[in-house]
Amino acid sequence: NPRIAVVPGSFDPPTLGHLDVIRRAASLYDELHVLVVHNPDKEAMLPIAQRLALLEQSVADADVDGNVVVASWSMGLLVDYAVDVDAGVLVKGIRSQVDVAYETPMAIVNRHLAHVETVFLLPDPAHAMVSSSLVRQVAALGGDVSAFVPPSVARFLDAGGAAG
Ligand code: COD
Repeated sequence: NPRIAVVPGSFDPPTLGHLDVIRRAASLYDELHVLVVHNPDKEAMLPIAQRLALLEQSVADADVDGNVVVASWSMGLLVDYAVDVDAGVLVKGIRSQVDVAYETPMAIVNRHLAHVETVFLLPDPAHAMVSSSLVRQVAALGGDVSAFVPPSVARFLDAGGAAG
């Protein structure tokens, strides 16, 4: 049986930290679904369709698209998607104790709901401090985000994409 995993996230916008986790997760599984999910705890900058387009472009540019599928999900539980595509694993990136505290209860609930395990990957130190919320702040104040995001995302934000 192929080993299938899902990397879920808000990806608002996709960052080099996300790409790093996607690249390493893609090397661990036969098939990887990168899934844009609405996070009700966060106020969004970009519509889901825009995040999906930027993610598709970033994954293609990073040459990790061989076994990677990009999709979005707004039809209910994250684990419903995982079960739909036969994925037994969710992969999350862990930058700090804050991420551990946020992810642990969700991982336990998801295992309870659907017997789906959560695997945590530690970040590349080069990108460990990067977050979408930091990128949103810098972009909103007119700063240069090119060190934190894939080139296609930098071009989009530079062109004022988030505002329009
Ligand atoms: N280095 C490594 N990993 C990183 C980095 C970095 N620099 N930046 C982000 N990451 C990781 C994050 O830790 C996360 O694992 C992933 O990349 C995505 O990050 P974000 O910020 O885009 O996404 P989040 O944290 O807003 O996504 C949250 C989800 C929507 C995935 C989450 O809320 C979720 O799993 N929801 C499930 C909904 C559900 O079914 N609930 C009921 C049962 S729990």
